[in-house]
Order: sequence, then structure tokens, then C-alpha cells
Amino acid sequence: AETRFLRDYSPYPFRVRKTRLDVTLAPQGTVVSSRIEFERAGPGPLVLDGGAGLRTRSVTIDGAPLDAAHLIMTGETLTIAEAALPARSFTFGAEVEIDPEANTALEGLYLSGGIFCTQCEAEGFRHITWYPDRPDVMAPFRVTVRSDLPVLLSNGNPVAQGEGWAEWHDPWPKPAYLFALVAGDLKAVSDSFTTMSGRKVALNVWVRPADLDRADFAMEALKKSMRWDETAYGREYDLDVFNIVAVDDFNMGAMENKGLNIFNSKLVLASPETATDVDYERIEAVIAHEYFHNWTGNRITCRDWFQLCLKEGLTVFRDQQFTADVRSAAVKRIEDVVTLRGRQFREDAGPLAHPPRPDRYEEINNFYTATVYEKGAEVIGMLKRLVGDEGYRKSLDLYFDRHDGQACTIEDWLKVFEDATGRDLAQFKRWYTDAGTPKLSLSEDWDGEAGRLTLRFIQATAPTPGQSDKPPRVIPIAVGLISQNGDEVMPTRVLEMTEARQDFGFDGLGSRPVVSLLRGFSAPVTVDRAMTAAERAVLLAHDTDSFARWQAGHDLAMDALVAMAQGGSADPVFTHALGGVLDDASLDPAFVALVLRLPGEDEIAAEIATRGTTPDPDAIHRAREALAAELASEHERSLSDLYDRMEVPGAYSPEAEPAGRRSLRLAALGLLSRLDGGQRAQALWDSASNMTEKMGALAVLVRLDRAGAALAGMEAHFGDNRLVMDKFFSVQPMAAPPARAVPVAKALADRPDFDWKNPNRFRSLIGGLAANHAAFHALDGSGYDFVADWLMRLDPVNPQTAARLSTVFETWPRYDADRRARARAALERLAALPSLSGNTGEMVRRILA
Ligand code: B3K
Ligand code: ZN
Repeated sequence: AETRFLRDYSPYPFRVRKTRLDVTLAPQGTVVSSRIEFERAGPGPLVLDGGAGLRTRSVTIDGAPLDAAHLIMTGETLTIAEAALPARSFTFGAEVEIDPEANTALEGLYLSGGIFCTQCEAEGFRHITWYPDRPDVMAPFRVTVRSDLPVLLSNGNPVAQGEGWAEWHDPWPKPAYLFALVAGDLKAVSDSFTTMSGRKVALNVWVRPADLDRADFAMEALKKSMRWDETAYGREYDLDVFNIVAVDDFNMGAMENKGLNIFNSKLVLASPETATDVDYERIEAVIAHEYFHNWTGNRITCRDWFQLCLKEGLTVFRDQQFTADVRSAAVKRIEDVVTLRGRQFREDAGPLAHPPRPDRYEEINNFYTATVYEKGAEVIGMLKRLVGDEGYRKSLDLYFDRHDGQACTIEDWLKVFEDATGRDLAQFKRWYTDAGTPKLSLSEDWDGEAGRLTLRFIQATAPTPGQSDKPPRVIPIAVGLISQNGDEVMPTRVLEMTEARQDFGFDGLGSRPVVSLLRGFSAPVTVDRAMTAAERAVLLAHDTDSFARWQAGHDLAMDALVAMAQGGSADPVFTHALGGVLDDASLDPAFVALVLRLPGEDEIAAEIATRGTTPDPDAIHRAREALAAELASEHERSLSDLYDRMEVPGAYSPEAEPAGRRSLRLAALGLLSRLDGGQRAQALWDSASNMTEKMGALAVLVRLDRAGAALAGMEAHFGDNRLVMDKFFSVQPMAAPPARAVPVAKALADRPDFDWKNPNRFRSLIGGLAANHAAFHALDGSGYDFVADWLMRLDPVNPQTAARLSTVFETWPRYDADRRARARAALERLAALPSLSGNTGEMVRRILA
């Protein structure tokens, strides 16, 4: 596909006053008739977007059929010459026929298990009808849906309905990517919400009738989100109804269509027997995320898709704040950093690195990335730290005030902060425009006589594709000082680093303290500093900042694992320090569980590569297993006590407190299984009544290769529950011993219920195998081949999901020559497919570059 550049932006030469759609649904021949009121805003022809799948029956201007001589139609656009158009304003009409049943790409209008639904972001509306399908063209929509199906929905408020039809009106001007339509045999959990100004809003979570008993939690999450946005941001909901619909076939998690959010069913449906604690937390967060988009994304949208992080970074930041508020802020921050490093740092360090605001793309759907989302959120966290809570609130108030109803840019966003706080953000903007993760190096200079500690920082960012020059950025560095005996001698202070190298001095210190660095993970950087295991142990035991405390333990574990993977042994300080954490009853169990969770194999490989050596996946796997076994035997007593003590009595609740206890219990279970051969896991599997404990136990049994009975039981009990069976398909390739994983995955792929056209099922199995580090990177290339073969099969059916999954290959350059050759061969086979989609084509080319 053609490359698009940010610098080429030009405004659309028309405004749309009103958009009117009349949609008569039929699986193979849906008829969409449109009337779009245009008003000229600048010179030029009328160019509309439309996919090759539109069977155009008629085109009219002000009701009169258009003379073919004035109309040029390609597979992608329809152009009407300026001369053929009325001078000021006119109504464009079209009638097209489309085929939702044939739509396996799940973009535009498609069928999911008999439910008609849409996915229009980023450029799906053009598969429904001819339209200026770009986010800066906003219009109110009036939509009539015709179908025999009982529930007919679109955006906005219901206006009228009758036998076989319903009319909806959305008064808020919106771009086409926020359009949605749903028709199906659905049932709702219904409730209402009274907004802060006293308006009553009808709420519905629509699901298939059989799923109705699993939709209550989603409704609770929605109400919580609506209240939170009022309290935290002063944002009120603006329509009479808010509808959520769950569908089984969905390329992503969910979509924030105005007043009609459409969700992947796995992010709506939950019951204790079928969903884990992690599922519950994720459902709550995604419901919040999509709801928060109503202001950050919908009322204020993006001028063009280069600005995607304007809405996504901000909305992720907001959903992270929400979860921190309704659960544990300390635990949430650690989880978010783990995700950021596992996905975004990984992306930033490889061939797919790009800035939060890219300046070019071929296929925009390939840019819904960890960098745009998660790093986009981190950048806002830094801004907030720099301007303070009050400055942040003032800036956001100004943003909503100034830009409501507009399609904006990152420049608009930063200008609001500059105007509200008086701060110059020219240098800060580099966080948006530059790719790569800065490395922050710290060396310390201690002057005992003067009682002075000097911190010497150097920042450096390695070149990334297309960007060799990396000027210094503004880095907010939150530090504290802890004395060797564990007292905090200096509470958190935020240092603002702006130069490539910069010193900061601290006076009046009686003895040399330990530096608690990057508290709260105050900037998305990697840290390079010399520190003894003993100093880390001081922080792990005493730091007042829970993130830095966790980080100290994580660093100790990482050092031990890297040493072991390279033939050495673990520093006994780590094993010992961990004992202190296990025995500290004052700690939040969820926090202890995070400390107990050893760095993942992919993260260890990344660290080894960062330290300048080539990671060996087999050695890494053995090291991690060995360290787990060592910790287990060293702390058997405490772990076994914890396992018993952390049992949660009574009825299941997905709240943070019991969930935290369960996560610690399962962490202990995992370690203890190194000693008891899986006895506790088997007993837990047999007795557990909730899916959290079931899956915790099952993962252990699969790792020990003794899950046969459990898996058979799972299938017998849950064979017809798609979401539970997705877990069945993912836990096996993911947790199996590496040498078994590919054969296990192949056997699963042969099952008749491996419905690979369903994105959840495909991701469970193929993504599950790719998440088994030592199996995916097997020396014989069997892991690479398995994944590549399946991507080749999926690509013609669903290019978006295939392209997204192809990122599992992005780390190939860090491995040895044999593995590199095998990964390259697998990718080249994929690249050579004559019909390879533009989506996957772009990804594979970039990964191989
Ligand atoms: N905005 C959607 C993502 C759309 C994906 C397009 N391929 C979900 C979200 O971020 O809320
Ligand atoms: Zn979003």
C-alpha cells in the first residue's frame, strides 16, 4: 500500500451538515441508502471513500441521478468534478448493496453468530457506503434500521420504531468511524444512571439470551465509570441512553461508538465459574475505557489518524487512574509498568519502533500499538507530574472547554497545557515525535566530609528506524533517599532533567544513603546503575514507594536469572531478602504476589540482549525453572503457610482484596509445585469453585504435564462455553514444557472446535504458543513455522488480526544466527504470499527491514 504522511494533511473541502442513512439488513444483500448534506468549505472536487465491496446502484445529487460523465469510481474512491456540483450546498445520495455474511475481515458491517454489527474504526465505514471517511469530517447522524430481528440499535437516542424498523438520531456531530449499528436477537441487563445535573440515562448491556446471567458485572462497571468521570474530570454523559453490546467475533477488545459501545464478549461476560480475577479487572477497565472515550475521543476527536494517541493515550491514562482509584493504586502502577515493559519497551527496541505520534503509515490499523496506547498514557503521566495535579486539572478543563466538538492534534493538546500553566513544552513534545526508550544512566558521587551526594545522570536513546538523531528529552526523575538502616532521609523529590548529562546534589546527609530512583516509575526509561544486591535488599525491605520497592525485588530476581542463564548462580541475598517479604504480614497480598512473580522469559531475554550478549531461550527457561525451585525449597515453610492462610472463605467476590489474596495463594502454589509434584494443584483443581483458582491450578498441571484429567473435565463441563474454551486453547501451548508445546498446539489446531476464524480462538492458540518463549524460539524453527503457517492461513480471511499477531516475530534480531535464519525464513515465506494483505505485508516488511 501507499505510504501516508502527516505532513501531507489538508482539510476536507466540504462540511457535512447532516448524514441520513436507511439500512435494510439482509445477510447477503443489505441495502444502504444515504443522503449526505454537503456545504462547500474550499475548492476542489467531491471525493468520497468506498471499499471495493460496495455494489453501487445509484448516485444522486439533490435527488437527480448523476450523469456518468461527471463521476469517476475506482475500487477506493468516488469523485465528482467541481463543475458538476452546485456552488454552495447540495445533498449527495447513494444506494449501495453490501454482503455482511461474506465479511470475514470483521471491518464494516458483518455478522457475528447471527448478530449484525459494525466496526468502523479506523476506516471501516467506507465498507458500508460512500462517505468522507476521515475523522475530521463530523456530522449528526439520523439512521433507520430495518430488519425482522427484535433488537435494532444505532448511535444516539431512539426516535421512533415500528414493526421491523427503528429510527435513531445522534445529535452530537461525529466522524464516521464512530458510527455503529446492531441488530440481533438480544436480551439486556438494564438499569439507569442519574447524571450530576439530574438527567436520567437508560443503560443496557445487550447479550445473547443465554448469556444474560453473566452481564451484571459489566453493568456495575459502567455505572462506576460514569460516576467516576463526573467526580474526577467533571464530565457528564450527554445522551438519553447508553448501550453496550457483546459479540463473539471482534478484532480488538471493544469500540467506543457514540452511545453504542460494541464489545468483544470476553470483555463483558463474567461469572465466578467462568471468569478469572484478571478477567474481571480487565472488563471493568475496558468498560471504563470505552465509556471515557465519550469525552476523550468522541466529543473531542482526532484531526487525522496520526493523532491517534491524542484520544488513546489520554483514555488509557484515564482508565488507569480509574482502576487505581477503585482498586489498589500501588498494585495497578506495578501491573501497568510490567505491561509497558513487556509490550512497549519491546516494540521500541525492535524493528517496529515508532513514536507515539507517527509521521507515516501504510495501514493505520497497524498503529493501534503499545506505543500509541501505553506510552501515550505514560507521556500524559509525565506531563501531570511536571505541571502538578492542579495544573493538570486546569489544563483538562481548558481542553474540554476549548475543543469540544472539534477534531484536534497533539499541538492543540500541548497548547492547552502551555496556556493553562504557562509552561513551555517545546522540548517535552519530543516524547510525542521521537521513538525509542531513553536509557538513563546514574553514577553517584559521595562526599562523606561534606555530607553531600551528587547524582550524575546521562540520558541516551539508541537510533530507531528512520530516526538516527535523538536529542535529549525532559525526564521527570522522582527520587527519594533511604538510609542504610532503612529510614527515609529524603522524601520524594522530582528532578527535571533536560540535558544529555546533568548533575543534582543533595546536602546535609549524615551518612551515605541508598537512592530510591524513578519512584512511581516517573518516566518511561530504562535505568542503568551500579548497585549491590545488599543495597537493593535495603530498598526491597524499606522503601516507602511501593513501586521502587517492587522494582528492587525485581532487579534482584533479574540479576539472579541473568547470572543463572549464563552459567552462574543466584546471589543468596535475593533468596534471603524474599524471605523477609514473605514473612511481612503488613504487606498487601497482591503486592507480595507481584514480588514473587519472577520476570518472564521474554523479559529476561530482552535484558540479556540489553547487556550486550545473545540470549539462549533454553538456558533462560532452565534458569527460571531452577530459580523457582530454589526459592521453593528455601522458603517451603513460609510458602506453605501462605498457601493455607490466603485461602478466601465464603462466596466469590471479584474485588481487589480477595483477588489479591487469591493471586498470592496461586503464586505460592506455583512455587510449591516444584516440591509437591503438583499435589496441591490437583487438589485445588478438584475443589475450586471459581475460575481463578481453577486456571491457576490448571496452569501448574499443564506445566508438569499431568493435566490430562483436568483438561478432560474442563471440556466435559465447559465444552459449549466459548470463553472458557478459549482458556482451554491458550493454557496448553502457553504453559506446556517447551519441547511439548508445538505438538500440543498442533493437536489442538486439528480439533473441530478450533474455530480459527474467530479472533479470540485464533489468538488463544496461536498467540498462546508464541507466548511460550522457549517453544516459539525452538532452535529447530518449529515454533516459527507453526505460527507463520497459521498467519498465512488467516491473512486472506482476516488481515487485521493476522497483521497484529505477526508482531510476535518483532524480537527476532536479538537471537543467535541459527534462530535468526529460521525466523527470517518463516517471515519470508509469509512475505512471498502472492495475495498477502497490505496489513500483514507492511508488518512483515518492517519486521524484516
Ligand atoms: N478505539 C478502539 C480501537 C479500534 C481498533 C481499530 N483497528 C478501541 C479503543 O481503543 O477503545
Ligand atoms: Zn481506546
